[in-house]
Amino acid sequence: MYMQNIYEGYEQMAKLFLGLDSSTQSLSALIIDADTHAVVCEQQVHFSSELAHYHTVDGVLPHEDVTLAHAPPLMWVEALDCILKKICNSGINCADIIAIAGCGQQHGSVYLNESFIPTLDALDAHKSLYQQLQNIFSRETAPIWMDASTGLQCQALAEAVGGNDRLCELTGSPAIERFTAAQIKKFADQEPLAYAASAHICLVSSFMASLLAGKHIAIDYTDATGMNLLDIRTRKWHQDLLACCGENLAQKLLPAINPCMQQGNIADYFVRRYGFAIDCRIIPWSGDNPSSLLGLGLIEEGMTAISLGTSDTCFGYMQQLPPRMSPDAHTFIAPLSTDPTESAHLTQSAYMSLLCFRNGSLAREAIRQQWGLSWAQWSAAIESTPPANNGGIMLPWVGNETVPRVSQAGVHIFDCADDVGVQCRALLEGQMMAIAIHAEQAGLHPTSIRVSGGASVNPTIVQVMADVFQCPVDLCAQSNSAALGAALRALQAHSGETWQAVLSPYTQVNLESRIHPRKQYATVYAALKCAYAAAEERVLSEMVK
Ligand code: XUL
Repeated sequence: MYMQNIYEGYEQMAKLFLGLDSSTQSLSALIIDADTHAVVCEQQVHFSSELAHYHTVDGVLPHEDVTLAHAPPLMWVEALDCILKKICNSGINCADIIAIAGCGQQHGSVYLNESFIPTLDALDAHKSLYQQLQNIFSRETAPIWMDASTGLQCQALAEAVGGNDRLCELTGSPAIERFTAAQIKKFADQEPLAYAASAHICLVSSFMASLLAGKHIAIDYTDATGMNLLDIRTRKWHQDLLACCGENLAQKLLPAINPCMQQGNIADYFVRRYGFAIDCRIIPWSGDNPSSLLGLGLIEEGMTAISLGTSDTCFGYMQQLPPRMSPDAHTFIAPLSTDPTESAHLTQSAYMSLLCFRNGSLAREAIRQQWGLSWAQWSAAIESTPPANNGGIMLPWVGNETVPRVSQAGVHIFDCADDVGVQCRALLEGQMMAIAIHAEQAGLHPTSIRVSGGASVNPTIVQVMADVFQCPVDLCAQSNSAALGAALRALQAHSGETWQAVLSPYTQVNLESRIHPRKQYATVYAALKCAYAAAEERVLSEMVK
């Protein structure tokens, strides 16, 4: 793979920008051409099939304790080797890549010993990265966002700042098991020697950026807000939270950085091995959800995305922090600064809110099966009943729910006949009501929605969404929005243009397939929303008793 003709005085033939997305199941790459606005290359390395020797199931190490979810960080290193090889083999000339940015699955943490930097300094371009980076880890596995084993640590973090409400107000989220502070604390408490030997602690995002830059790149503001550690207003690590997690944590983390602050040139290793230009710029990596915000073009108040998957996720852009941080949502700093200086970012702030509803497709699937329907019959049953279901309500907690937090699963039904159409509609409308109510409490007021995920192909679901939210819904063509967002961040950091100018050629929606809200249902749905919120409150307060 070693490149003989190293870049020197090479005239770039095309202006390319590379975005990488290190997600749970795969590493993806997407390259855009800034002259033609085309996506010129898309590559993927799927962890469990292509890197099967790490023995993961969809990127996660199986464990008998189902609350534990870890992944081998060396697998992500080898994935970087593989994807760069695939990019070269696809015919892309790496010397044409002007800048690289990326994003990673949020919250996951990587623990590195003091050999990390000397090893990066001494990389041999004749050998792959993973061969040379075997011994840099002070912890062989990295806890990832699916881990839920840190309940005790969450309590301690909340107590350290005077309670969960205060923690939420300070950091943008209440104490969450998968967030990095609780994960670091658990490691420091249970394996103090290995923690002490961790000279550097990275997130997935900052670890991958560090490999490309050949030095320790700090965590960017967007991903730092997924840790329960950063004061979201001052953008500094919170001292009491640092102290609660473990000794000398600030030194291990470095101060968080502005996501648009360029981090210098790509490491010499990649120039020699793959033929990158010596001045190819490295941009900090961000969290995958903040990156998707850009990849979907959500840069104005009211622009919202809903992904209908196993879980349903809703996120959107916010110009300002909400008056009160919602405990059901995660408020992250958005990667929307255009000025790399620290102080400018404080004034140019923008945020995003993310809500994750556990009862997504699994709940829709459960009711469909309960009535023994095909998807077409399920849709027809719903279409046979009137919007807002004559006031019938279903709280759709087929399994435990995260928004609102419900640990006793159960479907609660009010004023619904025992009729297939009424019940199926009640579940679907219940899900949309819950998203609308809790998104609003988190500070999101959707004026347009981009919908993605498996269930978005169902027109009945999307029409109910448009009617409940009373705003247009567009189907998302871009399945790789996180990697696209990263490529666009690389382009913006290089061009210095406004986000509007950078994003618009790449994130247009097809207006012909837009689903419009039916205005005649605005009033019934507004009334149903109030009734749903009251029912939810009533049932939750009953559970507390
Ligand atoms: C967000 C979260 C997930 C991961 C997946 O809080 O945990 O969306 O970022 O990659």
